[in-house]
Amino acid sequence: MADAAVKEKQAVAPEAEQELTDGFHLIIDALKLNGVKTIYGVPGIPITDFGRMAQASGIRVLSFRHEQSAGYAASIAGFLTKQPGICLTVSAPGFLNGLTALAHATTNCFPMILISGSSEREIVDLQQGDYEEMDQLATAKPLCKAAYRILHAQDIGIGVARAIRAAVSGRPGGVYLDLPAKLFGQVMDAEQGRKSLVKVIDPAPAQIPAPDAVKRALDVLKGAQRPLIILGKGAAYAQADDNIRALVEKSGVPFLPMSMAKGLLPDTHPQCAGAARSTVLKDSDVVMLIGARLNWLLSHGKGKAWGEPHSKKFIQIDIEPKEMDSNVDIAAPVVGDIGSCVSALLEGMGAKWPAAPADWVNAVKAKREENVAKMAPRLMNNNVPMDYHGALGVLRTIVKERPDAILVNEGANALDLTRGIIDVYEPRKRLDVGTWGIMGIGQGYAIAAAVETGKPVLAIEGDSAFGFSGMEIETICRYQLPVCVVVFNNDGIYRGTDVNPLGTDPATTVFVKGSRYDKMIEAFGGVGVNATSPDELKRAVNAAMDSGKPTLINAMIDPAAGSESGRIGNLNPQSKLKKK
Ligand code: ADP
Ligand code: TZD
Ligand code: MG
Repeated sequence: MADAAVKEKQAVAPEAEQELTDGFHLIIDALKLNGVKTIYGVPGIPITDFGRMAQASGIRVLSFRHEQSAGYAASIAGFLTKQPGICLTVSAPGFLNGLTALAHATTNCFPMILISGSSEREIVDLQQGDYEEMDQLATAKPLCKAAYRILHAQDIGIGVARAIRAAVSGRPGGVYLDLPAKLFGQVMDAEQGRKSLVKVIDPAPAQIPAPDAVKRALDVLKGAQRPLIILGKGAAYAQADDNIRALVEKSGVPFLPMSMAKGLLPDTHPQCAGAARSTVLKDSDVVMLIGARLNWLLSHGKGKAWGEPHSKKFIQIDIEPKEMDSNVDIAAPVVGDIGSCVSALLEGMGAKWPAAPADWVNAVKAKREENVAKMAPRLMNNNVPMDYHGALGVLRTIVKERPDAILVNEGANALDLTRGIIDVYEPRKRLDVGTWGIMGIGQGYAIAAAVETGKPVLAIEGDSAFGFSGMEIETICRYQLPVCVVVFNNDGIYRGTDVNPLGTDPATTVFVKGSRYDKMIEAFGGVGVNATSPDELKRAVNAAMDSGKPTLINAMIDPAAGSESGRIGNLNPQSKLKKK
């Protein structure tokens, strides 16, 4: 009897001692192997335990109140770090909530991976009504750069590797990774599992521009009488800061930063043409675009803003060949990654590159100085109620004194005026609504900016913009992040003065008058301040930036101060018929 038992034990021993792993662990191991340090998400079936285990493994797992904010956080983490930002959501509704951010990441060329749990394929595909049933892969596909599903534990290594490579290589973008519930619990041999993991080598390979393309670009630039360089957020993303600065300075050409490229060179740099934007767009003859698309934000490169008739020559540096000739003809396309392109251009310029034409450079400088001088007195007003200029005048000084702080910005007037007034001094310090002009990025961006960089964050948001992700102030308080949110409270969207002619419901663009957003953060232990004058605002923001305590300042702005749609009122459709 005893002998038989011993024999049986020996027979099963090798199997009993076999070390096993499962889907949960393999996904975590695959992410860690590839340097993932932070996950932004919302827990629930089927990813609750996954989140716990990821946290226990040392990955920082930040739980949000809504997936959209978690997704925006992941997207901007991608922009700031050049590594895909990871967002983790539950199936169907959580997935859809995260999907807006994934589409946003793709549109803005930010690397991001939306990892979503999903329901049972067998039931989903037969549409038998599973818990949170949805064909998520098919839904995600048209809205992102790539979409993958992993069905077997042994494919986790390859699946994660594909997602990472797709997100960061070439033009960066959003990737969807579908993980059905069953995958997490699948068990396999641990050693085999370890071997199946993939560490992605060189995930975003350099793309070297063709020498001919570089020469052509330099020839066009050399022939210019009134050259202009436009820096876009692709240039900020590329982290080729020193070479970009060297190129701009060596050429002596005036430069115009797009909003998230502000600070690549300081806005106060002598060559900065930010305050002479309309002049340089209209009067330049050769324009070098570095990581900026000729989309609506640049009036598609043609028309009145560009000084019709169209006679400009464009040089365009971009990693995406299809971007060339998208709106107007590009005289000198330079396809490659910005780091490689800019260093090739610098090398091609050699030691004897001619200075940019002095009459043009001086004309731009004069225009810029004129505009800056015009603006100056408005920024010094101490009016109560505050207008945007009075409030931004003090915030501008605060940012000047704290150039390493990150500025997050959303709204309409609250966006456009902040962008124009607040100078930025260092690369990737201004994060905003981006290519879609999207509201709701505020708290998600602020959280990720603080987490990824460890720097203090100042978020300037319109009262409407703030509302889209306002609940995330609890997240800011929970993680004790050094974020100061300033809500520009003008009682509504654009202006707080609209009246419904019927006198029934409030007008469509107005909110509760005199709302006290500062009270909201107090509910979570944060600091709330109501500021009615520029002086009060200045004191409150300085205190917040000094203390690093989560703070929300309700900055009361004159409801009549703003204009319809901020700077882009012209995009509102008009009819020849009279408005009723
Ligand atoms: P902005 O809104 O600031 O004008 P866009 O988002 O329109 O900027 O343009 C960014 C461009 O930068 C995109 O066309 C994208 O393909 C490009 N890009 C992003 N990263 C790189 C990179 N590393 N190298 C080259 N081009 C890049
Ligand atoms: N929804 C989303 C997701 N994005 C949008 N851009 C809009 C709606 C439309 N919209 C704008 O373009 S700006 C804006 C909305 C609702 C809010 C403007 O009001 P605000 O700013 O209070 O944030 P100001 O200072 O009052 O102009
Ligand atoms: Mg408002």
